[in-house]
Amino acid sequence: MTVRLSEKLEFIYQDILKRNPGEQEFHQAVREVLETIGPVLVKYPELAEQKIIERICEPERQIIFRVPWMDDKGEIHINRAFRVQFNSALGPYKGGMRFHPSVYLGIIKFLGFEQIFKNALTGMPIGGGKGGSDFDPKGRSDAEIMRFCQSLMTELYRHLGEYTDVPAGDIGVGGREVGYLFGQYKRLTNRYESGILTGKGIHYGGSRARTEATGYGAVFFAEEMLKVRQDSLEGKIGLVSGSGNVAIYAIEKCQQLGAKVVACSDSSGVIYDEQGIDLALLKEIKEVRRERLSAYAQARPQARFTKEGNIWQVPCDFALPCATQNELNGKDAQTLVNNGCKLISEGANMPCTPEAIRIFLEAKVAYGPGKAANAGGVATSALEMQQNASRDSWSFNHTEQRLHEIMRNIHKDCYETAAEFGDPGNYVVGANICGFLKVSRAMLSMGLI
Ligand code: NDP
Ligand code: 2IT
Repeated sequence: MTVRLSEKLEFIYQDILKRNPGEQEFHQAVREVLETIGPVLVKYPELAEQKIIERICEPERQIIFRVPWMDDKGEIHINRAFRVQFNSALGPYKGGMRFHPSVYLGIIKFLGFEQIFKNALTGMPIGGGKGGSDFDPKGRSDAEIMRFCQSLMTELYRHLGEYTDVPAGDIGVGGREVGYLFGQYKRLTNRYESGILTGKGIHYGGSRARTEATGYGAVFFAEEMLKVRQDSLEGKIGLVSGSGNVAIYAIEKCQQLGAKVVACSDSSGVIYDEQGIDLALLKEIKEVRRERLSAYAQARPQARFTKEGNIWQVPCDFALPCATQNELNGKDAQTLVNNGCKLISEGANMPCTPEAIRIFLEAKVAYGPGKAANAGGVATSALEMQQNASRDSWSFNHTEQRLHEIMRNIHKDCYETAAEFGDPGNYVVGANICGFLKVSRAMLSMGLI
């Protein structure tokens, strides 16, 4: 069941479907925003007159290019890479690069579209963009990853710049890949421009707490949602899907705040550990050895690994989806609600299907949508840009405090905007309207751009 759009918004949506055929994830992300901004157009008719929605839904620039590279056996491979420079009303394009075999233009456009509003919500001067490739890093050696990154940057470098476009990591792109990308940019341009990439190592211009930021931020957002309900994470049982960068540091912050995370996952299956996830072991397996999650159960016999299991069937008080888009559907949402789950904070981008979101909102579950809840990563990227611009390097505590303050502000803005537009407690409405207004106002001020 979908929410009906006003005639004007339905017309815009139909046009977007026609102009962007086959891009299902992009359609989904656009529709979710259109379903919530009707009241804004009533209050500010100039936004419709100036065709702000139509403009926001069309990327400013889209780059698609070939990435040829050679594997360790001497065989040649051809991948396709993308950079979608979506909106620069608030600052240079900013957003991660994703390496995953499922990547195509529709996924990069959905991510880039979400990024516009997310970045606006951070209050930092960053526009929205996203990139990636259908390259599959699984099972590849360091040397293969390096050659792929060097080949990709050999085209991408001409489109980047501290004041133009600043990529970072996402699925399949972490510190190792950012290092190879940065090294190749420096070599091609003969310039040490720290501000062209974020997520760099702290020994060459990266920010402390950037690695932790997305996961920590999603938990800070959860904490704020619970505070409104006079509750906290202390003593609660949680699920965190995924076991990559976002998931690992979401688990870490949950543990620091006194919650017990009993399950996590990867694309091969689910780990259930009744005594709570052993984080040191998980980091060793995923960050150092780069192995599959089944290795966790081999090292810790009391834990159970279920091949291709469904993590959402584990009873819990709260759940943090931190893997990928559409990983939690309506049936999963109903199971979570029936099992007493009271809070969802999205570490991943668009992990819940529209049906799942509807079920959470109807059941009055505290539901924090990704563009608000996972904004801590890109916000800390903006803090990295700030440190680079001033040739400074902040302490971990200072950076984490800034992150915490930004997440509190995002929560407050979303909460207050939802109430102002007549839907108190609905963070989907709050995040979409608040982000949309910030971008729209900047665009209106700049004339027809
Ligand atoms: P990682 O590559 O570090 O980890 C991704 C995790 O999700 C892995 O456990 C992976 O399992 C699992 N996963 C990925 N794709 C699928 C799939 N199609 N099906 C099942 N499982 C899958 O990525 P991140 O932790 O950085 O990103 C996770 C999510 O968070 C993404 O949605 C990303 O867009 C979002 N995000 C990331 C930010 C960041 O700063 N990194 C910032 C904001 C949002 P496997 O290894 O088996 O593939
Ligand atoms: O989805 C996201 O916000 C990210 N992958 C982080 C982007 C960034 O520029 O730090």
